[in-house]
Amino acid sequence: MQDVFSICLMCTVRCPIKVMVENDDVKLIEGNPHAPGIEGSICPKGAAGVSLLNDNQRLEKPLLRTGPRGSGQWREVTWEEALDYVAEKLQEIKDNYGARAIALTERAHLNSHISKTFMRAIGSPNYFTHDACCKGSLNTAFRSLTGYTDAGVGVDLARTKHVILYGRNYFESFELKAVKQLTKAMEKGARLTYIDPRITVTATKADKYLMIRPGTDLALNYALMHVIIKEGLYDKEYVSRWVIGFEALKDFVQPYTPQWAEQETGIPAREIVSLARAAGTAKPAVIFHYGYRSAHYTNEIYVRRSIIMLNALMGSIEAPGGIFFKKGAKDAGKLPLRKLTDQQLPPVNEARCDGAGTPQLPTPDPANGVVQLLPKVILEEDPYPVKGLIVWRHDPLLSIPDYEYTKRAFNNLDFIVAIDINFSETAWQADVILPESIYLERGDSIQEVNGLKPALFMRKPAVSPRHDTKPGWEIIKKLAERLGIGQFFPYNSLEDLWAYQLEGTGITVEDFATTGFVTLTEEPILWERRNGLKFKTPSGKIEFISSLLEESGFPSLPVYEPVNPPAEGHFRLMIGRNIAHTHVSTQNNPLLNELMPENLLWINSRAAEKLNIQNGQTVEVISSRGKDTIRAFVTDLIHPEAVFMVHGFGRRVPAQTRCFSKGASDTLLQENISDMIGGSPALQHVYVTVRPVN
Ligand SMILES: Nc1nc2c(c(=O)[nH]1)N[C@H]1C(S)=C(S)[C@@H](COP(=O)(O)OP(=O)(O)OC[C@H]3O[C@@H](n4cnc5c(=O)[nH]c(N)nc54)[C@H](O)[C@@H]3O)O[C@H]1N2
Ligand SMILES: Nc1nc2c(c(=O)[nH]1)N[C@H]1C(S)=C(S)[C@@H](COP(=O)(O)OP(=O)(O)OC[C@H]3O[C@@H](n4cnc5c(=O)[nH]c(N)nc54)[C@H](O)[C@@H]3O)O[C@H]1N2
Ligand code: SF4
Ligand SMILES: [Mo]
Repeated sequence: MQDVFSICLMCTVRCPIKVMVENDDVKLIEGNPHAPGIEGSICPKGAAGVSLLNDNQRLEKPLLRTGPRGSGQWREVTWEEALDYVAEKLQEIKDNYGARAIALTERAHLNSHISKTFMRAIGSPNYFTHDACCKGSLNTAFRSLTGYTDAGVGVDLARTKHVILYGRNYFESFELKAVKQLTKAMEKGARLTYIDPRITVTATKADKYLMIRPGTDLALNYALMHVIIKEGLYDKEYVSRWVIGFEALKDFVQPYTPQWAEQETGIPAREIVSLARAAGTAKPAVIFHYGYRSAHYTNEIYVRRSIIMLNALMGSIEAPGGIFFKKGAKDAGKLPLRKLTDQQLPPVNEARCDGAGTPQLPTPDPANGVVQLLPKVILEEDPYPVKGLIVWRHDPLLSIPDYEYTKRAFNNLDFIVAIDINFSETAWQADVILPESIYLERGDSIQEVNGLKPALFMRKPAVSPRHDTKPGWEIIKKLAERLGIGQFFPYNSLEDLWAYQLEGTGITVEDFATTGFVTLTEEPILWERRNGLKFKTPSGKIEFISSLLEESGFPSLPVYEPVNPPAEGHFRLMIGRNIAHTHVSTQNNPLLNELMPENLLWINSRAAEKLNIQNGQTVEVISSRGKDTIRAFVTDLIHPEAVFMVHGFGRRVPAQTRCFSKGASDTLLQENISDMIGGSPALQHVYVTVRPVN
């Protein structure tokens, strides 16, 4: 038996793993026992990697579509034929409409520097990640306050005294290391406050659970600020040194009393006062958690800003036990890894088709784009035609709200190529499917893990590919060669790619051999709080009054707009994750499908009684965009204004027989409406009706 230290990819958290291999076969996967904070642990999805490896329904060969889109008629072809065809179609689009007519969407990954380079080299500005649909508004909120993206910030759960989670359902929407840190901190006496319209597993672990009316977190936060300022619970020294706009905030939150917020949120005024005081006592080792997914409502950027501002008031930004800026190789006095994007690449002068970073859409992050705007751009050919789509480790058809609309848009494309490991919904509509080897069969670019203790981790192939598949970095290079831009991909093997990244760092591949990673510092790096903080805003401070927002014509402190209760018989559709599945990736995994074969519709007991819906009964859920069927979970654990389902079910690809047509699809029911300042879709903007099916 041989141990291979690598990185999990059953979800995007990328936990360090130990893969136990015998005769080129994976026997067991555990957490990497050497990795700090992991100590050998793994989650159910991580353990199910073996089941993915042996899944007989994953992609095995390059496929060319032979029937109409979505008909499921494919011809198996060689890699040569597939890649020649893809290159020919992309060249055709470039010749007819210009390079900007080609867009690439991906779930940001370790090889993103390669896909970005590919897009730059072909001359298209239209590189998109999933980011907008996950946390784009959080990204913009952080940039507007600190100049950093959310990716540059972390939470010091290990040393905290009090964590306040706004629907950050850590124990189910899982992050292994964070959960272990949080659990340990709680064992040492840290408090957990959990705020959600739904009693989740995380709620059951909390010292205090507050059931909030859906969509009213901003009201709660304005009231918390009101109490914190009125009672002088904030860190005065920190605020006067580092915050711009405190006086404006003080005046602004004056009318937002706890009594007012009680009416809006349903949380008793005394609970709001008591939370503000508890946080004030724990400061600066307190975390108002800014969340992970922040694509709920149209005012999302302001909800996220208000949470980050609460941390600033507590002086917890860059305090032990608070939130911190992630440190990288440079902060540890080392050279960072080289990226392909560091090369001299041809400039791209065209504007992005979604308008991100232009006067039309000034605030969302152009580095990621606003992917949910792509369907409209395609259908309306506005501002210009987009005709070709490259999709890599992403399923935009399921991850952009309003399935039928996106599908209609994709049907208008001349060409779609999907690089995936499964028959995703997008792959099913594609012209060509290029099967990638799974993470256990391939290596990827070395990962820079920034944080208090920056480190480098390596994904190594544990076994040889089971089928005729290739790693994505090789696929892109081979396409680039066919398009005459091969010179920007100066590697011929995984070892070359690693050597390119490591050049000049003094670190070698051998340094990863015994543990799978290399730490760049022994001691955690925190900046000195009196004068050493390095905010990247124009003022060099935390901008409660934000230059990014104000210069774009948006308010920094918008007046609260009350959330109307749903119309009679309607419910807000809330969504989220579950411990057994990753977004839209694992529903057909043999093991995980057995663990959770379908999603259920959580509906409040009293609401269900009115509608004559019994627990376990099949119901129809209807929105303005579509309808789907699902079984009801009748419960007191959810706010009566909302129903809830786990994302990723109600699948429509017959070749995925295990998950085909099981449960309901949130994507099918959602409207494609966005927070146009933050950049996220408002996934929970949609209201539905529910009726029993006989
Ligand atoms: N309606 C709706 N939309 C959402 C959400 C929601 O809850 N509801 N959630 C949002 C959030 S938070 C996020 S992060 C995004 C996630 O959106 P996506 O990134 O689209 O979802 P994933 O399930 O992470 O993976 C997408 C695809 O990657 C493929 N894949 C997995 N591993 C590999 C690999 O090694 N190589 C390749 N080439 N492909 C691979 C999977 O088969 C799948 O088709 O969706 C967002 N959009
Ligand atoms: N098992 C598993 N773990 C994952 C993932 C996965 O796919 N599977 N994905 C990873 C990714 S990419 C992400 S983005 C994170 C997401 O991590 P979270 O943000 O923790 O995840 P969600 O499951 O989307 O949880 C949203 C919660 O918000 C609650 N909620 C809904 N409306 C409101 C509201 O108005 N106010 C408040 N306060 N709460 C509300 C919902 O009831 C739900 O419990 O999870 C990560 N971890
Ligand atoms: S949380 Fe689980 S599935 Fe995600 S990377 Fe870690 S072990 Fe893998
Ligand atoms: Mo996400």
